[in-house]
Formats: sequence, C-alpha cells, structure tokens
Amino acid sequence: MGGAVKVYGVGASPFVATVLLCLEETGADYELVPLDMAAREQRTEPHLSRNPFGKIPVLEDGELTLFDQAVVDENVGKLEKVLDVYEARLSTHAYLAGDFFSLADLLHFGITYYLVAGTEYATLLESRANVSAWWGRIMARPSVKKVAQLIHLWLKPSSSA
Ligand SMILES: N[C@@H](CCC(=O)N[C@@H](CS)C(=O)NCC(=O)O)C(=O)O
Repeated sequence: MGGAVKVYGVGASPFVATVLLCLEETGADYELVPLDMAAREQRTEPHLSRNPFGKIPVLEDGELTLFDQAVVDENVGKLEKVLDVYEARLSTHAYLAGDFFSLADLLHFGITYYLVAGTEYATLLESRANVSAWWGRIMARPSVKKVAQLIHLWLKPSSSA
C-alpha cells in the first residue's frame, strides 16, 4: 500500500470537511494538502490535471484520483432510485413534508442546484414529472432566485463582474 491518502482542498469547504470526516471515521491515513483558494490555485495547473472542473476536494490514493464528478457518475443509479421515491411522494403532495414548503425542501436546494446547474445530470430531475414540478416551485421562490444567482457566480466565475 502506498502512503497516506491525499485530500486537496481547504477545511473551510463543506465538501472537503465531509471527505475528511469520512476518512476520520474510517481511520484512514490521510494528509490535507491546502490550496490557495484566494489565488485561485484550484483553477490552475497542476490542480486542473487532478480535476478538470477546478474544484476541491480531490482525493488521491496512490494512482487513483477521485473528484466529485466521478463520485456523481458512479452513484447515478442510486440517485435514480432515490428520485423514484421522491417522484411517488410528490405525486400526492406539492412538497416533501406536505403541501407546504419546509426545511425538508430547503435542505435539498444547495446540492440539487449544483446537480442541475453544474453537472450533466439535470435530466434525472427533468425526466420525473413530479420531481420536476417540485423543483420548479422551489426555483420560483424569490429567496431561491436570489441565492441561486450567488451560487451561479460561484459555479461560473468567468461570468461574474
Ligand atoms: N462537490 C462538488 C462541488 C465542490 C465545490 O463546489 N467545491 C468548491 C469549494 S466548496 C470549490 O472548489 N470552489 C472553487 C472553484 O469553483 O473555483 C465537486 O467536487 O464537483
């Protein structure tokens, strides 16, 4: 076995923190390799060779390099099953907890927005009529529109001022 798993990123990122937590919980030997986010080191080489999307975290275990896109790709099957459950639930109620917008919906926003706007998997939602309508209702909320704009600048910084 070759050395510690390397995690490229900064602990302030919730995605990095989640990976670190998994490694801690499993007792894996790991090393956090910080990037200078202020200097946009994640968007330059050699990081772009690790993750062409220029994101953190990236996990390197010997010859294996994993970034979230790979994790998403590998878990599409699981996500489809979860979305089928949502589809059935949302056939009887407008929102997850009932016919009212609640924390249950709100907590889905960040990661679902990322899936729709930042990956090629938007069709997973679009192909499910009730899930798609639910997402439309969420996206129509003024609060969501405002926050989505902020996220969009983050996902596509080149379009920001
Ligand atoms: N988990 C997703 C998202 C990761 C993510 O958005 N990381 C942010 C930090 S929390 C990042 O790398 N931002 C830097 C950038 O986009 O340039 C992925 O790896 O694709």
